Amino acid sequence: MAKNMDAYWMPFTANRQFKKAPRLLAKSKGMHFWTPEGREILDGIAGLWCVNAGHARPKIVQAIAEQAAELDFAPPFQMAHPKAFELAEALVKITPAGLSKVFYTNSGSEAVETALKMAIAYHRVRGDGARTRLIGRERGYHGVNFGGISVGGIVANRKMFGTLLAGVDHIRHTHDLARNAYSVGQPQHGAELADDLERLVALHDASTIAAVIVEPVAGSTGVLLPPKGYLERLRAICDKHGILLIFDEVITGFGRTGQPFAAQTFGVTPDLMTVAKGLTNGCVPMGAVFASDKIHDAFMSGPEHLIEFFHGYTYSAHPLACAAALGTLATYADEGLLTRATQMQGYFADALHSLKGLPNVIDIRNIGLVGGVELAPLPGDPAKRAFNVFLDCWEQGVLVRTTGDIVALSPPLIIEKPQIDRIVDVLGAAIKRNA
Ligand code: PXG
Repeated sequence: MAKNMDAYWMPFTANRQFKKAPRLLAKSKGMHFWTPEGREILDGIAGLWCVNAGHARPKIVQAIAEQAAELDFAPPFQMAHPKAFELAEALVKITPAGLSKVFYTNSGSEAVETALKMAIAYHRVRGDGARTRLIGRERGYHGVNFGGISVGGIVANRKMFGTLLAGVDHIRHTHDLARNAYSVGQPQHGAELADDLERLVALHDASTIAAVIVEPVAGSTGVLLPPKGYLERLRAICDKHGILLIFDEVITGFGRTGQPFAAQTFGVTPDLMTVAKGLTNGCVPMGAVFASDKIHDAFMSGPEHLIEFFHGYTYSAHPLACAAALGTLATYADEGLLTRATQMQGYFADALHSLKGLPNVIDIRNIGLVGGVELAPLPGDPAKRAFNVFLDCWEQGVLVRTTGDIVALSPPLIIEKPQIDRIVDVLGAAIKRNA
């Protein structure tokens, strides 16, 4: 281990606190990490919502190793390599019907920027260039680039960075403890919150609005589920006004909610869908945007020798990422992982909801293999109680994630019942100790 930790400026981390008491990971396999000292850590969050098939899966490891030796890089502009096409074809077999075109990026943040640009450009290539406004949602997380933080709704991620994008507005979030606390699966109340989009249409006029972007289940702000009927209503309002609907499925994609994508779990199909994380099982950075034929085809109208969409990255369709994604899809298919959360969610829900009644627990929510436990904040010290719970779990050998005073769980989809029990036991004990 490096003796001096000064040079690495860590992302989304309390750097000074961390460097006083570092939490290091040196090895991983299956459901576990190991620290450099050899302490075993049960992974309750799939790395960072991404290692959906578990760690160090042989088909993925082998695919990456072979690809690095065979073709390490291929320029993605005006050139390509076979696996980029093979992967796109495999991906559109599992996406919701109608989302049949894939644009590659290298992260969820880049996928979001790509989708927002695609939406604005789509209207323009159709001669509807006044539609430039982007609508996000309070408590939304869409990565950290300027478009994403502009449509995003997390104040800490926005307030330091000036005026952000112009022409952005937000609909209300759907989190409602008063009416929906301890819902198992989708909450009953709040479909009408989708009508907030009508308020913004009345304010700005639909003719200025390009797209609405939401996470089907908001992950980063604490596992906020869509109320029953909410997404359907949002879809209907978008259709009524010619507004594109973008689902950000960076967390919900690849089996997290019980179907390959949350769009399928909830039966609502967006016009554009962003993914990352589980696309490569977290092994090589990669994101993607899925677009409908309607959107893709609108770009394919000018002279054939001209570039249709002035956008892309040096590492779009990187061979190592494509190989990792193909190995990942093969692993998901071999083990039925993209629907395994459907089988496990009953057990997971029962285990998680057994924490009801523990000190300071004010809500528990779940869908598929994702769960959130909301704690009452320490008076005058928001986020501290949950962070203490996180540290306690780490000491007990279980990795959980916190956001504000919410503990989030999103284990690898290979998890077995005894491991669910262990995560919930350790979490419950930590909640009691930090009462
Ligand atoms: N959209 C959504 C919905 C996300 O959850 C991103 C975009 C950005 O992806 P990249 O690959 O650029 O990080 C995300 C990322 C957490 C946590 O624990 C969540 C994310 C990232 C880091 C931590 O809440 N989601």
